[in-house]
Amino acid sequence: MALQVGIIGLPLVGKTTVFNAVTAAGAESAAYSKASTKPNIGIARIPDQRLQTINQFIETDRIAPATIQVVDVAGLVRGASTGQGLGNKFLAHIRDMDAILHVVRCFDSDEVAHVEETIDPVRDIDTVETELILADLEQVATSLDKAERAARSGEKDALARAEILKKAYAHLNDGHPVRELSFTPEQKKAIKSMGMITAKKVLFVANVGENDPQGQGELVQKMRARCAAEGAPLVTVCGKLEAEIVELSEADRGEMLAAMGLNEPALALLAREAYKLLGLHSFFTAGPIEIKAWTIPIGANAPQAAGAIHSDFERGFIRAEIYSLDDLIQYKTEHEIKHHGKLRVEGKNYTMKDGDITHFLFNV
Ligand SMILES: Nc1nc2c(ncn2[C@@H]2O[C@H](COP(=O)(O)OP(=O)(O)OP(=O)(O)O)[C@@H](O)[C@H]2O)c(=O)[nH]1
Ligand SMILES: [Mg+2]
Repeated sequence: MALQVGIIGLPLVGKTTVFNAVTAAGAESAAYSKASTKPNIGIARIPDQRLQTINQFIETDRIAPATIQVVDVAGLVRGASTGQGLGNKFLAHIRDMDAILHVVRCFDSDEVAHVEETIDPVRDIDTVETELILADLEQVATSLDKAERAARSGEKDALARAEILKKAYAHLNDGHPVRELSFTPEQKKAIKSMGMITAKKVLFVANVGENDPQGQGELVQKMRARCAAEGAPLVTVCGKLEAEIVELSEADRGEMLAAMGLNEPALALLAREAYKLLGLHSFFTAGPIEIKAWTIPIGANAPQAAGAIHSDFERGFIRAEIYSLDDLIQYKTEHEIKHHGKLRVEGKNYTMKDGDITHFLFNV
């Protein structure tokens, strides 16, 4: 289950800078040709302080945080939906993504050109959204046509498909993204395979200047209001500083962050927000070889969680032994947790909670 988040935005807004920092890919993979339509793929680790807390009580050789895949796609320009710039190839890449990071330029710099001459994040969001809406509109029109024809010739699922597409079409035609609409769980499943870009969840990234790392400036405030109006999350990142921070040693990093008035790299928050956006949370396994965060969809049951480790674990699932981080902090060892009756034994129907520390018993 490699979940992919695609980075989009206008040219030169800092997409690759954010990508490099979030994937800590470093300088060598930053050499990315703008003419290339092949996206850059990297792994972002989801920082989770709970892993270090577990490690205070359980010694281990290795700590493994959860990860997601991040894809850096080339910049989108006005007219992309009609084939301008990298046009359709660009759009094809984002149709495959599970969610979108929309990077928006809020930093001012004489050294970096802006396609529109001035810095205006709200205008830029609207430019990109318009292209995506137009692209979806065209695709949905074609799919709707097909679905209606298939429905007339009696294909069973076609009517349900046409119903979704009709609703999406009307909304797109009014200039709105499909993600604003509500659908039944059944319809949501169908939508996943329809590849509508504006149906995907979006995390907005305000790429702010070095002089305003916390994004207090007027432009960022306007962007915040724009995103809040549609209930979309926004993270403030200074791409340039973050790219420098990932290069530093642990000690220097703390100093630099403190100087900027930040507790942690903004990218830590960005990664966590992306994880949340995808509807994911983590459970842990903890032992002498490894303390590891495993990714599961919110709502997954114990056998499904076991399946995240190995499909055999899901098939042969017997039960799970689970304790919480709070119990570990209070009782300090698994032995004491058990002694105090806090080691829970959970069966097939147990819904996993975020942060459960788990042993699975299975038989293959
Ligand atoms: N001053 C300043 N410059 C930045 C910041 N973020 C990115 N830049 C600079 O802006 C330029 C473009 O950044 P990229 O990350 O390559 O932008 P991009 O969106 O990937 O560009 P394309 O892939 O060409 O569309 C580079 O010279 C960066 O160093 C920032 O926060 N502040
Ligand atoms: Mg780039």
